Amino acid sequence: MITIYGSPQSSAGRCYWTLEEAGAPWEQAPFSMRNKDHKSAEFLKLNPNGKVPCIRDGSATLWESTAINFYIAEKWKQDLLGTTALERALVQQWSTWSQVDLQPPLIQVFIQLHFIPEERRNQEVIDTNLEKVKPLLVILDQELNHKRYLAGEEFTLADINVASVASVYKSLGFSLEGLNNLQKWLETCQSRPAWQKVSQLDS
Ligand SMILES: N[C@@H](CCC(=O)N[C@@H](CS)C(=O)NCC(=O)O)C(=O)O
Repeated sequence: MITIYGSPQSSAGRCYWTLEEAGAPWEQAPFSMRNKDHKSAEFLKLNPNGKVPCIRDGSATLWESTAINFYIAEKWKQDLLGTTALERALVQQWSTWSQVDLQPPLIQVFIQLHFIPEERRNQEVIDTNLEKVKPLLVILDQELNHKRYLAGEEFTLADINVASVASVYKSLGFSLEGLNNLQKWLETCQSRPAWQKVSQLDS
């Protein structure tokens, strides 16, 4: 049984999604970031970074959402890792890209629009980071022009790790107009029962 720390609406969301895709048994730890549980001495023993997600599996503890996803897939549904050497490398490639390239500028926009009161918002930060995100979305769109999923013909962790970030752009109300391949792929990912279930979970 996996115990997961963090709300499905946070970076932990992609781990809930993978747990559901993999059919792994899981429970959500009682945990409130509003109450600063992520900075408690007890939690810092599990993840010294003071961030979610974090999981426990028996005596093992793991943090960093994409590493957690690799662990879940390895243990419960290896097909999510890709089935050939190239697919497995593509899963790594897109997962790394989602965290290193796509997520940082998008999070800056998310923070401005979600956490900063309108009167203190920095439009320059929003605009600068949106300009960084847009060409990355074009890269995704072009990639999906010639394949159904990011690692090939089958759904893998590459799709989970990238879609969980790309969906933030859409959820902020920005349009994917003109990026038809990306739009179709995101809709396909979001229509999966596992995504649907996680999107209905309480925080
Ligand atoms: N690279 C980490 C990022 C985790 C992360 O930044 N989590 C946020 C919530 S979405 C957090 O816990 N923030 C609390 C803090 O930074 O103090 C991962 O993907 O697991």
